[in-house]
Amino acid sequence: MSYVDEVIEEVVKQNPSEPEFHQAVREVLDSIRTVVEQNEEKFRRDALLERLVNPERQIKFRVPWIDDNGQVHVNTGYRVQFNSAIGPYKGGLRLHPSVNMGIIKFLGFEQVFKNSLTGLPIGGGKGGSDFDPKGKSDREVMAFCQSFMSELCKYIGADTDVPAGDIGTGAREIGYMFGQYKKLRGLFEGVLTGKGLSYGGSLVRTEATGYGLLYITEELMKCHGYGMAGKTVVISGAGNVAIYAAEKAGQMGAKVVTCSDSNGWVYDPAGIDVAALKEIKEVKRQRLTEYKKYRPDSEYHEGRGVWSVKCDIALPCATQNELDLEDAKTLVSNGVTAVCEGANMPTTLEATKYLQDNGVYFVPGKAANAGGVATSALEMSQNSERLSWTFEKVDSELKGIMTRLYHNIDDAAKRYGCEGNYVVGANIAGFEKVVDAMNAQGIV
Ligand code: NDP
Ligand code: 2IT
Repeated sequence: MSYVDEVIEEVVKQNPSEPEFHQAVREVLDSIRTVVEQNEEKFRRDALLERLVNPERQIKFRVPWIDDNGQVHVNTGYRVQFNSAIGPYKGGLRLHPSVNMGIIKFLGFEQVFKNSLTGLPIGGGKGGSDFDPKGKSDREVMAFCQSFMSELCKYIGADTDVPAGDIGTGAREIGYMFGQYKKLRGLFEGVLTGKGLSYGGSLVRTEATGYGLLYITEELMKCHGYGMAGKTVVISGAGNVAIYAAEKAGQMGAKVVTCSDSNGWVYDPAGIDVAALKEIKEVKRQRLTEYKKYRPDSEYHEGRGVWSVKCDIALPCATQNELDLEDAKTLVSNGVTAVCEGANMPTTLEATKYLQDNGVYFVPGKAANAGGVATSALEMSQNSERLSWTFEKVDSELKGIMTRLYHNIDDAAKRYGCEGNYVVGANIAGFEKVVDAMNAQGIV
């Protein structure tokens, strides 16, 4: 059996009940087979792949908090510090009832390669909790965040591990967590990113993942002879990534006709009204059923269905495995040109293969959504130098990073004879830098 297959088998055996983690490992290791085969003897002797797939540290803790009725609840908190070869651990905190160790490990593993691809000095980590902020009062969210940070603060710091937002963790949650960290540690430092602008946050961080997704999509389309103007775009999700992807797509002259949340989806043939979406989701924290009040000619449908809408570009921006083989078939039969992942691993392995086999340009999340964490790294730089950059400066850095990232993964795919396969390109390019740093630092 090949070294890659042995390690995949071992991962499945040693991490039972963690299918998302298996999926992420399988995708990466499958993609880097050629590189591993060329160095098989050395990699085996150094147990390089075993070290790559085993997190440096996994932390799991109790998070007790009191609701508005005086009832105590206990959630589970997680932080997986996956790989620090190229910098301090960096990655978001997911607050969603579906969170478990396997989910956090898949996200942390992806983050290692994504962060490497940004070209910035950040290692990979991820954390979160099975707490659900939906429907909770601000005081309840604060109580949870303070309890969560009371434990997490022992393991993080501006030069060791710098968490940020992800599903369910936005500006409000980061604010409460930062306040508690500062109180307990007595340090005003860049320990979290995605902070508010009044206390060390960076301009463009809120927009960065969605904007970055569109910058790389634009570059991909340009390199294949297409412009963005006039293109029909289908987006899933209605959170941070989806909203700013829709905003930037609109600015580029494309028309975004859908968005979704976990209850249903909106089809707005005239183009999604981003201001209305922001009002519903960012200000009022409501469900998408409200959208029709702002746009009477739009349609609301229960359940899932955005991938059934005919489009040129599809941008999954909600959650893992939300685009399956059947969806991929529908997209292809509707003539989709490109699928770029705003979310982490939203496309199943079978759907990815189907899209690629049918000539769809497919950019995986670890490349396409790297603009968020890249801008987090720019926030860390600003915190270190105690300065704030202008919107234009951060935005132009972000655009440069995403454009270079596209060419980096495109070149890596070509170098290994897989032109146009951006999954292979992203995994190899991300892997090369991490491995180089791991080799230089010895067996640690
Ligand atoms: P938000 O919490 O702001 O929004 C998430 C959106 O996805 C909501 O509309 C939510 O609907 C929907 N969603 C979440 N879970 C499910 C589910 N199980 N089924 C259906 N819909 C779901 O999160 P973000 O926009 O920040 O994150 C979206 C994706 O992007 C995630 O995969 C995240 O890991 C990834 N990402 C985020 C980055 C960031 O900077 N924020 C950076 C890079 C990647 P509902 O409100 O009903 O739950
Ligand atoms: O998945 C991701 O890259 C994020 N949620 C952002 C992480 C970060 O540190 O900004």
